[in-house]
Amino acid sequence: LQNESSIFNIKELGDERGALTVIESMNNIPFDIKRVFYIYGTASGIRRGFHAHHKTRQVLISVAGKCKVHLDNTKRKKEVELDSPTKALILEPNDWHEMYDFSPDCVLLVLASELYQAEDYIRNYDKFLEVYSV
Ligand code: T46
Repeated sequence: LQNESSIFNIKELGDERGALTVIESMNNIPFDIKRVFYIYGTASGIRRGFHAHHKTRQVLISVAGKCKVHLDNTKRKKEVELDSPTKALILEPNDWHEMYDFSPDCVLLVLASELYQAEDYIRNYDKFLEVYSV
């Protein structure tokens, strides 16, 4: 049984100096973080992603600016907006995802459960349906 991608909030530790938000493997992130990358400087009108994964679980946080994510797990489609550094999306491998409507200042932080492996990607939508629509 696959887990369901979902939004969760990360606690903000703020004081008069400003805000601080903490990410900890296996504590508020449900896996060991093996890789971190961030997407920024995205040109206007760009849509990226267009894939699902076999194994990699990820958490997406827009630490600055905002963007939207289209999710499709073959049984339901939904759109989520990432518009706060305390709002996180757990992106399960079985969700075909597309990221779009990036604000010019958007920095999308991605935490991944696996090292980069091109073979973990399913970049063909028909193949994705074959793998996940059971
Ligand atoms: C995802 C979404 C949210 C690497 O060499 N190593 C890496 O760890 C990553 C993430 C990418 N790359 C290379 C592969 C491509 O030649 O960087 C290039 C751009 O990656 P990609 O076209 O896959 O980028 P997105 O924005 O479509 O997808 C990325 C992640 O790849 C993916 O895991 O779920 O962000």
